[in-house]
Amino acid sequence: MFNQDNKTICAVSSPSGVGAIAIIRLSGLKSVEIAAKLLNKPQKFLASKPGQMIFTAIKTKNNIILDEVLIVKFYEPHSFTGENSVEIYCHGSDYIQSQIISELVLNGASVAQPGEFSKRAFLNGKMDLSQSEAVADLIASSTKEGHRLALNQMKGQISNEISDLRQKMLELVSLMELELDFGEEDVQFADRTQLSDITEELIQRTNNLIDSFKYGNAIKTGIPVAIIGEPNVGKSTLLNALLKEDRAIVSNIPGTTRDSLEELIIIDGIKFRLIDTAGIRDSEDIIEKMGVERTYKNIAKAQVILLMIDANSTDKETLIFIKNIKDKITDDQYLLILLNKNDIAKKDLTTKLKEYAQVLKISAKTGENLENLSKLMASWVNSLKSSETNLILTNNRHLELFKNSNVALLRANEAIKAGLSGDFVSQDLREAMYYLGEITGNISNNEILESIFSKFCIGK
Ligand SMILES: Nc1nc2c(ncn2[C@@H]2O[C@H](COP(=O)(O)OP(=O)(O)O)[C@@H](O)[C@H]2O)c(=O)[nH]1
Ligand SMILES: [Mg+2]
Repeated sequence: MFNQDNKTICAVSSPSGVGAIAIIRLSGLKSVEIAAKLLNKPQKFLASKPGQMIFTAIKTKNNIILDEVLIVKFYEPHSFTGENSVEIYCHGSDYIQSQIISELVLNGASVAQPGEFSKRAFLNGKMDLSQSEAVADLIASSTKEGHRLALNQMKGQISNEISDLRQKMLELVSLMELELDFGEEDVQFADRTQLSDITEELIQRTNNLIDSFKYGNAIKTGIPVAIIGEPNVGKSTLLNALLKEDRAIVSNIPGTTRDSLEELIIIDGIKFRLIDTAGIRDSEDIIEKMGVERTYKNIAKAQVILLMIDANSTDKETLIFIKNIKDKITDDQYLLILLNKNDIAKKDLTTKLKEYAQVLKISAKTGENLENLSKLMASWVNSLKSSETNLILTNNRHLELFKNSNVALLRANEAIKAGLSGDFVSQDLREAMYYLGEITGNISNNEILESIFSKFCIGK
């Protein structure tokens, strides 16, 4: 088994703070031996079957009982890390947890580094790098869809695709290199059109994954939604209504919201980051001016822009305002015009406004049509999903590596089409394979591993 320095590590794997129960984990050759030293019934534990829970007391070196616990052991390779492991379920007091850790250290264990359990699992071949990263994502996931994507990645969905892509690349490389071996004789084993077709298929598949990141990243980090408009149109009221709580101050005094305010809501298993902004207008007030500048920054950052208009506002000014905002919005962003205060509307601006964006009549105050608003936001996010593939990238590191791989594939294809010699083609293909290998960790160096696992927390 791989083990950098033969150390047996220990850490509290449950969250910090007091809970009913805390879990302490050990991993390494001497896990069972060290844990047994803390028990008042070591024989029962030593004789237990792997995976079998034992109820016993834990004592200090001076024979003072610390706690009654459940304890279970696993032998390599049948554990999360692939090494001998022990888990101790003690009561959740901070004191008990720290005392047990101290006792384990006194008996020869070392305190684990952040992510060290996962790193060992990776190094021992229990899972590849992208799966280890998915474990971290799974733990961090807070929505149904975020959970689904992390789980698929952990189960190896992305890893399988990568392994298939690399296999196909390897076949191409082998063909090219075989030809080179017969270089003098000028043979061609592979039909160039066919090679190009296969390369193009690989390019398409990496493209699909690159495209899927738009959706994957939105799901993982939450979709920023900026609620913008002139002062007093009802932006803060809408934020409160969507949150179902009085989060932002609402008043009929224009300029009440001076700073931007961000809150999370979950619609249909998707996380949205609602941003209430300062109303846009020319103001002499320095603080309000700064607030408006921040609003513009939030417009740039947002993926969904809810542009709110008072249903009773004058047509001409409203149109100028909307045109001004539209200039600041890109095609990647979703602009929705909300005609608010429909409960007291004396006219209907819908026809005039709908040439600029989709229009929805609502009342933030009475809740009218807010259900439809939520539906529209969720379906826009779902529309980001690629129809080409079920595989979804959520990790920035993976995205960059797929992009690099894609560029190398494009170069390989150009070389094939230009009839260049096989060594150029195979060099590009090897590069494309190399980048994919970095995703799963088939190709890795210590620096990459350190930077990935050090972001995990201790005990993970
Ligand atoms: N009648 C009616 N009044 C609303 C509605 N939404 C907001 N208001 C009122 O409009 C005023 C300004 O609301 P506020 O949310 O502070 O606007 P903001 O400046 O855009 O954040 C308050 O008096 C709200 O009660 C609505 O849908 N209908
Ligand atoms: Mg406000």
